[in-house]
Amino acid sequence: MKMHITMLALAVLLLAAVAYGQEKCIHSNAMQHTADVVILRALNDMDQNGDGIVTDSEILNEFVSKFDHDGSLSISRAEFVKQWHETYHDSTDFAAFIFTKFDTTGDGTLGLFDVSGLKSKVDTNHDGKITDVEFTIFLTHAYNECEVTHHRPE
Ligand SMILES: [Ca+2]
Ligand SMILES: [Ca+2]
Ligand SMILES: [Ca+2]
Repeated sequence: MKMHITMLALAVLLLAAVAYGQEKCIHSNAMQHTADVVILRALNDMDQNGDGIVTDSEILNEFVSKFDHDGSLSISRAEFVKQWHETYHDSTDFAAFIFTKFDTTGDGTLGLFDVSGLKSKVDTNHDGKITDVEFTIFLTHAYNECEVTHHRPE
């Protein structure tokens, strides 16, 4: 009996390590928006002409028009985090996690050079196009990597 409990505890610990071991992050949203709501809004913002395809220029346009406040054509982590938080109300910690998903060159800024890397990550059927579905799956995976916390309004 005692043996069983020990093994169960060990299994739980192992599962927790697999689930949260690598890039631990916590998703919380100031407006209590669920991931689905935020992802749909982000997708609508990204697919600007609403044709179901997210093109390179739509990605770049979204980055530059929404996030690049100082007009340098590159977006710093701080610019991105602040704007993502203001637009979608996700916590700043979570916005920073999303930034690392978009910053495919890993240089701490978002810009033209991140688009091709981002595209190859999101275009899962490798047909050269990012569909709304592919983009939704990409973001859903990112949100699913994070633990969800619900801050209840006081
Ligand atoms: Ca489009
Ligand atoms: Ca980059
Ligand atoms: Ca595709």
